[in-house]
Formats: sequence, C-alpha cells, structure tokens
Amino acid sequence: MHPLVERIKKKDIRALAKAITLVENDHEEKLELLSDIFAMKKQAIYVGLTGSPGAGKSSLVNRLISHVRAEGKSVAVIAVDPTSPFSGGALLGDRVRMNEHFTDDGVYIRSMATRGSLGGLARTTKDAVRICDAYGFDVVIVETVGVGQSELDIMKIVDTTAVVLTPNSGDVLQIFKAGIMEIADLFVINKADLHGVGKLKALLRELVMMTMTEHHETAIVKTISTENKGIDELWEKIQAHQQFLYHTEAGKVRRTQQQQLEVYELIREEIWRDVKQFIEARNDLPVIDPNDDPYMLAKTCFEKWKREGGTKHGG
Ligand SMILES: Nc1nc2c(ncn2[C@@H]2O[C@H](COP(=O)(O)OP(=O)(O)O)[C@@H](O)[C@H]2O)c(=O)[nH]1
Ligand SMILES: [Mg+2]
Repeated sequence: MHPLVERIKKKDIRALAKAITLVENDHEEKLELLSDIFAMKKQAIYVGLTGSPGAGKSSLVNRLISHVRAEGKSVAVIAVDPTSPFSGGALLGDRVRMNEHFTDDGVYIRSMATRGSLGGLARTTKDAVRICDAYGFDVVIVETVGVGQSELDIMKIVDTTAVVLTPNSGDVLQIFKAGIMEIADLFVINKADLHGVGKLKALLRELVMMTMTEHHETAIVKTISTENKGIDELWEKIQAHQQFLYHTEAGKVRRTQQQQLEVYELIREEIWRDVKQFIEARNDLPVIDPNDDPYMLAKTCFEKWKREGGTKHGG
C-alpha cells in the first residue's frame, strides 16, 4: 500500500492534502495511489453545486456544511475554478464565506484550479473527491463556477448535481442551450427573496416536464441562503436522489454507465501519455514548419507508435 494511503487510513489530514497534490502534479505513483484509494471507498455522498458566478453557491455550501454537521456528519468541500490558472481569485471570496468552518476538524476545504494534471481539471477533481471519501468524510461537496463545457465535465464526477439559478438572471436559456438539462439532478432557485421567483419556477417546471425520464423527476428547490431558508429541503432532495441512485435498478444502470465512461477516459489519458513519451524519447517532434499538415503528421505519429508497440517495446 502507498505510504500516503497508510497515513490517510490513520486520519492524517496532511497526508490527504499531499495525496491530492500528488495527483494534481501527475506524479508517476498516481494510478497506484488512486487504486489503493478506490479500494478504501466508503459511503460518502458526492454532491456538486454549479452555476454562474454570484449565484450564491458558496453561501449555500456554507449553509449546507452547518446543516450536515448538525446531523453529526463530516464534510469535505472542493472548490473548483476552471477559469483561473491559480488557486485563489474568485475562490478567495469562497474562503471568506466558509471561514467559520476552517477550525472544525469535521470540515475540510480545498481549492483547485486549472494548473497541472494531464487528464484535466475534471479528472483531478474526481480523484480528489475519492481521496476525501477514502479518508472517511461522509459528504463531499464540489462547487464549480459554471462555464460551458468544463462545467459539464466537472458535473459528471459527482453523483448528484444541483444547478443553482437566481431570479431574472437569464441563466435558464443558457442551461437549455448547453445541454445542462440532461445532467442536472436538481435545480436550486437561490435568492428566492428577489422578484421573479414564480416566473423562473414555472419555466423550470416546463423544462423539467419536457426532459423528464420515467425514472426520476428533477426536483426544484427554493432557497434564501442569506436567511438560511430552504436548506433542509435542499438536503432532503439531495438524499432522495441518492436513494434513487443507490437503491433502484435504474440508478444502478446509470452508475454503471458512468463508471464505463470513466474507464474510457482513463484509457485515453494513458494512451496519450504513452504516445507523447514515445515521441519525446525519439526527439521525433511532429511539427517542424508551421505549414505542416497536422492531420497527416498525427496519423504518421500514431501509426509509428502502434507499429513499434508503444514506449515499453520501442524504448
Ligand atoms: N439576496 C440574496 N443574496 C444572496 C443570497 N445568497 C447569496 N447571496 C449573495 O450573493 C453574493 C454572491 O454569493 P456567493 O455565495 O459568493 O456566490 P457564488 O459565486 O455562486 O459562490 C454574495 O454577496 C451573497 O451574500 C440570497 O439567497 N439572497
Ligand atoms: Mg463561490
């Protein structure tokens, strides 16, 4: 077993932080470590909160932490910002909003940004979520700033995705265009103290009806995070969705499909790593002139790699 995993087993929080950094840096021990981590999988609930900047995600996470802690459960939060190459930036505000929980042993908060990992931010975030699960956190919350495709990728890593909207923000059209309907497991109308709540709810209800499957109806919850309202219902709906995923046949089918997709993604990452090493080991970089045909060069490289059996055999 990897030494960091041994330490995580003994509830060493510094080892948890180190393990996430190791994964972020694409360390060569990554897959071995993550495989040990996967074997330690517990029963954590994986929740994602996504939405536009300023929708109130961090405020909601802060309230959810308190709610879940009151039930005696521990919580890890991973705040992801795909727009920022560094940790910090927009996340600084999040740190302020979750400040009261920083001294609580039952709470772990970590920021992640685009820096690092070959597999991309979504991949690294999923690995970080699993590390938190292995450590023994009961709930793992991922907060992401919504920006199109990377938002969609990041949503795929949790079990239950809540899309946070606010009245009169115009986000609904965006959601419909970006294909978020298919990925949203529940909608949160935050800032329900503002005008336009009824209109937004009616619109969402229509969209939900249009895209509803026979297995699970996407819930719509109203919250006012500044007044701590609606948080209990939000938590209830999250748990109801978990119930669907883990205790129904349709939920099992969905989880199986997700796991298959993940294996394909990991294979893609491994192949890419190997092809790149193969090319670099030969100092056989494909583009010499900016006018070179990228299609033919990619094809030639890939075929050479296949013919020579990758880095292991070709050297
Ligand atoms: N009126 C109102 N403001 C809120 C509510 N929830 C959050 N806010 C405010 O919205 C701003 C952005 O909140 P934040 O949690 O940082 O949003 P995030 O960018 O989605 O994480 C802050 O000034 C919050 O105080 C709410 O329910 N009602
Ligand atoms: Mg935030």
